[in-house]
Amino acid sequence: MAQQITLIGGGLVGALLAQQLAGRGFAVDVFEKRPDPRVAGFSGGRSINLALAERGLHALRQAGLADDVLQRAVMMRGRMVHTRDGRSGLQRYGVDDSEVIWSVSRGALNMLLLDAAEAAGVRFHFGQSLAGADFDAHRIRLADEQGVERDIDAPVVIGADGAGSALRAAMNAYAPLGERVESLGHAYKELEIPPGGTLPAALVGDSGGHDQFALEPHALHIWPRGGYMCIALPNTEGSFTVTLFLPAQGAHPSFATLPDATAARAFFQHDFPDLLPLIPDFAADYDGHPVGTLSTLYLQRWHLDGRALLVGDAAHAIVPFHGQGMNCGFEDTVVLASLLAEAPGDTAEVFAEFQRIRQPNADAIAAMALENYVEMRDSVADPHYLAKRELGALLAGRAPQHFMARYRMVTFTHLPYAYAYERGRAQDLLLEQLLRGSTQAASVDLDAAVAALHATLPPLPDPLHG
Ligand code: FAD
Ligand code: E1W
Repeated sequence: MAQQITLIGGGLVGALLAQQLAGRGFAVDVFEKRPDPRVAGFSGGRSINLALAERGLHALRQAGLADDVLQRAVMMRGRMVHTRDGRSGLQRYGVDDSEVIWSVSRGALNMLLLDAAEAAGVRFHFGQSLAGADFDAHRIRLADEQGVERDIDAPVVIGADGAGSALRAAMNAYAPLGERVESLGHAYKELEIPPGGTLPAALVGDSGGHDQFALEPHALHIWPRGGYMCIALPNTEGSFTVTLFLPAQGAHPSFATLPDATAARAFFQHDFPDLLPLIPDFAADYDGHPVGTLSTLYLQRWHLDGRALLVGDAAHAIVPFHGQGMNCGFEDTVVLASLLAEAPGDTAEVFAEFQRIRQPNADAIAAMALENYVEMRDSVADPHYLAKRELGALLAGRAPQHFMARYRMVTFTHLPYAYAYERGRAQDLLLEQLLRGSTQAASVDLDAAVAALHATLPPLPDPLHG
């Protein structure tokens, strides 16, 4: 008889993991708190999107779903940086369209994954939320949407129930997981740019005189402003989802000093004057959408011997500034499904091995995501940083076997995150030594720099097979 696995959460990671486990012969039941989005419509019809990069795409390829997903995705060739003086420029992510990232709708992706998992034999139970667990009895407690509770047998439970995981709470109550949640102190709010090339004159106002166009669709847009920023990702229908990132509390500007749309409009008028006219429902969006908090979750243990395991955000929620949370969770599913397929009867050993492999990588992307916020917000300024980036690009051109920007390792390779983090640190150190505080990349002797690079750093592993 097929081994039974109970999954909590049918979000992005839960649905993909379920599909992969069912494909490997496990009997999989998924309990999902929310109603079936394919019936009920996804989260109030708001379009929220995410950046899919090589790691997530690789997992989808192995699940046989990459083509279907890419058909519903918008290619983003680079970041378009919008400075305070109203200028913008595209910084390509790669040399050609083989190094691009993809904007996907969270709702559409979730529904596609649910269909795929169901087709693979997974049984979904919607409107069923985990309310507790009795690990000694191998049973879990579920609550339906009316709050009616029932207990079921669940010898092996996997929690893919997100950053606020109920399974994690139950495991932690049974035997502490060494949980630490570090709040970033910054929060976010989503706003919407509707489709439409040219805006009605009424929205442009009569002062400017020239036409304003909606944004370049094949880019990730960033409005860096030092301590805060906005970003926008394209949707297939020609709309964009804008996310404002700001301190949660404290001196202006923060969500505390911008409690409503009236205050926020004045702030946007001052700090994002080119963006504001693109958001016609600014007041309704700002007042109607919640403020989301941002934290990093660290656990000492991801599993309770062979009885329960956490994956995705439930195990390692991170801040979103590298666009890797889902990508990392998708990588989790590939590792876990293959370990489980190799030793289906030994979940204690598999779960321990899964944590051994994935936790150093989760820690590394958590750190890099935090660092990327500072880099994004300030990405206009600092001449020393720009010189380092320029010298890095020169070295990557001259010695591609020995130098690769950390962003590229994270976004466009399968090299372990922990490797990218370490290698990035070593490369950065070398750049610092070569520049010695100079802001002039051109002043560095490139032949000597390449020689130093070869002498200090081993060649990179094959980026797509490492
Ligand atoms: P979730 O997507 O949170 O899914 C958890 C599921 O469990 C949900 O369906 C939920 O309803 C269900 N659930 C919760 N509690 C229970 C319960 N008690 N019982 C049953 N079911 C339950 N990542 C990227 O890779 N690229 C990006 O560009 C990106 N941008 C982001 C932008 C923002 C603002 C944020 C906040 C995150 C972003 N992320 C991004 C991260 C990404 O959203 C997460 O990493 C990803 O959603 C994690 O998937 P998950 O399945 O682990 O959790
Ligand atoms: C990506 C929410 C989010 C998602 C992202 C990224 C960023 C900034 C944010 C990082 C990036 C794709 N990034 N983009 N350009 N430089 N760094 O690559 O997903 Cl805020």
